[in-house]
Amino acid sequence: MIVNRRRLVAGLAGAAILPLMPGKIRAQEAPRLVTVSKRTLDVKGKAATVYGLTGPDGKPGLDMLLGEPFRVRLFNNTDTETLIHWHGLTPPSAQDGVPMISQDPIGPGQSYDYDFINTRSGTHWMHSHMGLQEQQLLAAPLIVRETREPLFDGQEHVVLLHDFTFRDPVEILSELQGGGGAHAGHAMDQTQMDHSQMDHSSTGEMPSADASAMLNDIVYDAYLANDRTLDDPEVVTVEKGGQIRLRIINGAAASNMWIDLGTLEGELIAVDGSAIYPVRGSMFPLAIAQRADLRIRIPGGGGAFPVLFRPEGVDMRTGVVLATQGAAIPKISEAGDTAPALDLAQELLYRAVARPPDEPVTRTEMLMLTGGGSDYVWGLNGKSMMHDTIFTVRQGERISVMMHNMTGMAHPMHLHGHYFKVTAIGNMAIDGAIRDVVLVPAGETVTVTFDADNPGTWAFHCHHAYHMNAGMMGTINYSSAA
Ligand SMILES: [Cu+2]
Repeated sequence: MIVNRRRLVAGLAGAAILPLMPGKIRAQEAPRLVTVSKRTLDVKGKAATVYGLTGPDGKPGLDMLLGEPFRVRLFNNTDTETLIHWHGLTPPSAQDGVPMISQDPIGPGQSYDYDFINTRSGTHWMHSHMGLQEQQLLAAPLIVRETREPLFDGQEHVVLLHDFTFRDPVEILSELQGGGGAHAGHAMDQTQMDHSQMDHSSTGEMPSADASAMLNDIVYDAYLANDRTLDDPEVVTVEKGGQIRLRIINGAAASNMWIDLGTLEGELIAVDGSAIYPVRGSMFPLAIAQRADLRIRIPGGGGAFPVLFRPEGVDMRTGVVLATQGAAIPKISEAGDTAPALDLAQELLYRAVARPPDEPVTRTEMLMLTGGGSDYVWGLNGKSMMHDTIFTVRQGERISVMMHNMTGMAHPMHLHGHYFKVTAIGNMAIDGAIRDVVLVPAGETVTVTFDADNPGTWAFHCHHAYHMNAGMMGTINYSSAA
């Protein structure tokens, strides 16, 4: 059957959901091997031992089709326990990859088989949910496409962002907790000066008071886009007058970022894998763990166009370069202007394309984001045990969660196993994006609404790795779950 491509785009513009595939097709699929390993990465001329997470083709992550069974054999080829969460997918609870909540960690040399039907398309990712392994780059893209070919006439490219430190993240967390949250960045600056010649750390200055709410209390050695810095950025060859869809994943452990298109203009067409009505611009916020699908038209005259990723509150950046054939690649400095804090000005503009069934909210839950004192202990409703039940739902309910950030820092909040719709920012009700991570800035209130349609026990947490590991995590339980 020949389907007009543009009509197909219109038909699939929402977060595409397919009916379950027949069992016959599932049986034919061999499991895909996803391997956790250790590797050496060169960062600014210095070797770092980090994790790798590769698919059957040896490339990072997985590239799948909507409706394909998610039959994956996860193999731990390291000497430490690990567990990988499929961020953006809505698997059965027992296959969600969160230790203590969904399943046991996978030991060294062991593997675990996953098997569920993948019903959500989009730009997703996979990452360790064990301790602070994510800070050591244990993350990779997980792309679920509607069709084998791009849905519009143009190329696609995936960019995974990281914040990078040569230090042991466990040490960083204990320093944050021992040294007092507000001073830890400064303390680390000193340590870094002692142990390396990283020039960015030479000022040793703390952010000004009005910047205290930004997520920059950890001093990083570099920021990476597909594992590379601006010393040697990835160059993506594009067509003059052509289009490219960038699927950008903020895989940073603790850094909110801005996407800065410079002289280019782009259209944001999906957030966290779900389509929104296009929003034009050249600067887009991307909180920790969020994803952005950007459609960019390359000028007919061609050239080289840096796409920069700028962590808030920091004067360092990373990026990739879109360049037409033969264009001279400019030298781009890693240092730049200090990026402002992310806010929700653009979130207010997002409108989901998909329409959830028009049903009333059955219950509203209040969720206080708490903690962050000098002990650097964080919490939800004052609880910091990480696996405490926040509230219980029954299957079929539509729940609104009103998140009040009582702390002095922003928190990118993530609910597992479900998508939610952003339904209010402060007192303003909106018909917002459907996504799985939303930023709740310091002192602000954000309301999200989700349908309780996936029974089990689900993590609900701040995606800042240090906040999460210091207590800002809990669970949502189904009262009807077996
Ligand atoms: Cu947080």
